[in-house]
Amino acid sequence: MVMHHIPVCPFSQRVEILLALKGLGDAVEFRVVDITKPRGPVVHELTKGTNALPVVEVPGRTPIKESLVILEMIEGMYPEPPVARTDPHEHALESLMVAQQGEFVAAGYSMVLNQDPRKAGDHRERLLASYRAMNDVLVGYAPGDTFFFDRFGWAEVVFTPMFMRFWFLDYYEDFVLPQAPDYERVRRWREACLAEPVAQQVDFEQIVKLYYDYAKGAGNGALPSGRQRSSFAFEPHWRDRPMPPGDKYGRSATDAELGLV
Ligand SMILES: N[C@@H](CCC(=O)N[C@@H](CS)C(=O)NCC(=O)O)C(=O)O
Repeated sequence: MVMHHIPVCPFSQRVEILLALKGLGDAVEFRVVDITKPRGPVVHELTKGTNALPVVEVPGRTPIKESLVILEMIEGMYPEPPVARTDPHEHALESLMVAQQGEFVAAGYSMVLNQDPRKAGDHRERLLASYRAMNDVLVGYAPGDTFFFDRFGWAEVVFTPMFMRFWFLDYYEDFVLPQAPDYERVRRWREACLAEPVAQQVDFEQIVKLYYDYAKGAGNGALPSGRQRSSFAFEPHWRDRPMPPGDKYGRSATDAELGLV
């Protein structure tokens, strides 16, 4: 199989983590797509025009998109070792957690993209409400004490890449989970997810640097006004660039200040 992906995309990282947990690094060939360039006819055709990645080419069969659907397909194709629970009721429990991911993703991304400081509080509230809902599912349904079950599994594969992307909220929005009982269980879960050795495909500095343009309201490789180079550019390498200014509501940094030229 061939997976077309954007290297820092959290939806692609879900698939990378699942493959790593199964020791299947070689089962899928990864083809890198540059998000700063037009997607091109191949991706357009494979995704039937939606263009969002990842998409997986399955030899002789229809390509499959949507990260959660790709995860299910790989779990079914390579059942050993299982990452999803094999007991249907247990899988239903972890699926209750997965059902929270859409609102969580939407809340975090709309918060980083927001450019109106007067709306920052509403975005924060929306994200906190999502964390509380996740906390409730963990308290009400998770048999595990730290992970959902006794180990890093299905729900963790789905959420860990998002916890890592939301480092951009720590940096650009000074977001911290409140020290309150409503967040205690989800905080413990999040910390264990972030520490999982198999899930270390990205790091804090990389996310903060690459997602500067999101913090300035420009998503998916789009350019903020006045800029020539995307913060997602492959060159210069992110390690060689300075940390961007953390005040996203203030003046925009130039290409030069971001180390992009
Ligand atoms: N619901 C999709 C979301 C995928 C998605 O939004 N991918 C982003 C990259 S992180 C993308 O391809 N953006 C480029 C575009 O939509 O043109 C999934 O779970 O796979």
